Amino acid sequence: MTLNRHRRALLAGCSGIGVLGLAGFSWSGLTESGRRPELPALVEAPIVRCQQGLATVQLSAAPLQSAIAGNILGYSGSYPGPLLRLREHERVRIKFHNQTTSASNLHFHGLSVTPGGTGDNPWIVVPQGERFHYEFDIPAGNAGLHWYHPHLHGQVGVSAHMQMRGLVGAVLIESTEPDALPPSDDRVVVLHDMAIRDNLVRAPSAGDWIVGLEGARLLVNGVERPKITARKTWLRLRLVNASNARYWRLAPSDGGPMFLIAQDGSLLTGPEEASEIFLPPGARAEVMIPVGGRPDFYLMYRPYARMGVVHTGNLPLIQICSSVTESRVAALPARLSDWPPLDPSAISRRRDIPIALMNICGQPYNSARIDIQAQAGTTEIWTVRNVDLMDHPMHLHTWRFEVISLNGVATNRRARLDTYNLRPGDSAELAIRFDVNRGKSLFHCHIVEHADQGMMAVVEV
Ligand SMILES: [Cu+2]
Repeated sequence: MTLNRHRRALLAGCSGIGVLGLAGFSWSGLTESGRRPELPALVEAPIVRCQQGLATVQLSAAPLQSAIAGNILGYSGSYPGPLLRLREHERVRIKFHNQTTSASNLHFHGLSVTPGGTGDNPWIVVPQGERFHYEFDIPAGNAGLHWYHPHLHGQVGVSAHMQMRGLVGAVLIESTEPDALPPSDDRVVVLHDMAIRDNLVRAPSAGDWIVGLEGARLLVNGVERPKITARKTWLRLRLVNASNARYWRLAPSDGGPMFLIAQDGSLLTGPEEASEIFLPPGARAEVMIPVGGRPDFYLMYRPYARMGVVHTGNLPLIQICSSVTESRVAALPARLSDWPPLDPSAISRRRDIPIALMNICGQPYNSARIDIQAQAGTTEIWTVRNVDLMDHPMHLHTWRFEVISLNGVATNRRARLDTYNLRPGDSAELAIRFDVNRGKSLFHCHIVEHADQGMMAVVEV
């Protein structure tokens, strides 16, 4: 890099900083020569690919040596855990070995697979030192970005602490039919934060049990402020929010374009130009960013105020550079996916679901109680009302929903989601088709400290 290019890059960064009003951030990364030190390259988790027919994956949860803190956990020797790259219509066998010092298990967040038996069954408990083989089919309709983490009930704090210590990883399900998107430099990015004290990821304090624990260390695939050097004119970022409680708002520092193409585990019906990506805990988003010939810029982290608390100011999160000088990019297709619109005559039931701290419909979690019993093959509308004073990002296992209205106003937007944030006072209508998968599953808040304390409801189809 020439010094001029450094200056231009820095100016680009500075102009972005000005635009965004960088409260609380000071750039101290310059050396005496005025040069910016090289940022670490974005590290990608090891990829586990499936073979034809049956994918067998060894996944061990165990302590990991790391410079981040003295009590980091990893999956199969990696934090974040390996990217599980699987395909629709295949069967997967995950040989899980719990080598941590407490009970653990796995939840495959976003996968629409059987919730019972050896499937995405969060009632499975794998004691310390023991093994469990998860095995399930991945039906059509699962292509997209998902993730995995522990989902242990009845032992308050165990899941929350294990997740923050590093037990997070991404799952990418490939479609048997290629999507219509132009070639891109394609990266899977796990966003995660850690609260560290005395070189240890700390457990939640009394206040954290209410607000949710956010950590000051913002980690992008386990690294702080990495750099991506894109080798195509388009950069495709597949982003997972694997934080316990942190909300991530991301925006390019140069104010330049990016296009949202997928939310949670599904492509949108068409690309949407976006100035910002909003990721509540548990959510995913995919964006296409034209980078060919574009001066270096940052994907900035922007704070999100919850209960009036802002834990982190604006920060440069990922530096994005391009090795391609060609700035003309292939157009994005107007249509990305299609699925039948909601048929009002198919709605068999409406439910009112008030949510508040540590309870859903007025009751804390009880594994012996079925809170919502739905019929297979039906469509329901749930009016989820946040009657609390804080945000709650609600997550439905096993099935997906579309948000058809928010606070009485039709959304007129089609997206299949599994995680949706409700601000205090929000009332959202969720349309859910129980067209696949039968069994017992969960609807819960994805601030992990809230779920751990019982902000979960049992759904059975
Ligand atoms: Cu919550």
